[in-house]
Amino acid sequence: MKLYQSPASPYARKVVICANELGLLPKIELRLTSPQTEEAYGKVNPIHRIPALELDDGLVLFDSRVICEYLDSIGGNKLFPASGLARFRVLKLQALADGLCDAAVPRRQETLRAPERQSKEFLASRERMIRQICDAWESTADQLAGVNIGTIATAVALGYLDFRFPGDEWRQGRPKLAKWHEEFARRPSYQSTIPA
Ligand SMILES: N[C@@H](CCC(=O)N[C@@H](CS)C(=O)NCC(=O)O)C(=O)O
Repeated sequence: MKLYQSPASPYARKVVICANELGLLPKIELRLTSPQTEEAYGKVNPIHRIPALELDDGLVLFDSRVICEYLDSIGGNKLFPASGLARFRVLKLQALADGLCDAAVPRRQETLRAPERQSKEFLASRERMIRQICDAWESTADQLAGVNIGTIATAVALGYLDFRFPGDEWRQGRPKLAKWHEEFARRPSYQSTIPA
């Protein structure tokens, strides 16, 4: 299998951590990809986003949620509870974490524009979303338990804030979330994927 990815992408990092936790990493070739500049990548993934996973028979899967669920299905079903409320709790956690990335990645892109072209309103609204998502995690920190798609996605999203927005200081005033992340971040799958 080939995973089109970049170490800086939180969505790709989530997939790599899942693969590692499932013992599937040795079966996956990691292909460094710049989705915005590589025109040929559109033949792999027409929506030009990473990650995408190309299976050995040529089938290409995207986005990260689909890829993670596929990997879980071939790796022993350890990261997605099969049914019931347990399943929807972790799916909701993943949605919250992806929501943070969906706010933080465009925020980062906006900060790369010339200062006079940046939208203060856009940046402020993304910062507010990120703050409120972190507050939601802090107030339901007891749900951050175990290693599953929800906790992996949460740890990765917070890691993206550490990587791109250390000035946010998300740990300030969120002691439960900070403690949980400190413990989760000790996992080799997390440590080995910290973006440089
Ligand atoms: N919902 C998608 C989001 C993927 C995504 O937005 N990836 C970013 C990189 S972090 C990307 O490929 N951006 C390229 C672009 O927007 O042109 C997923 O979970 O895979």
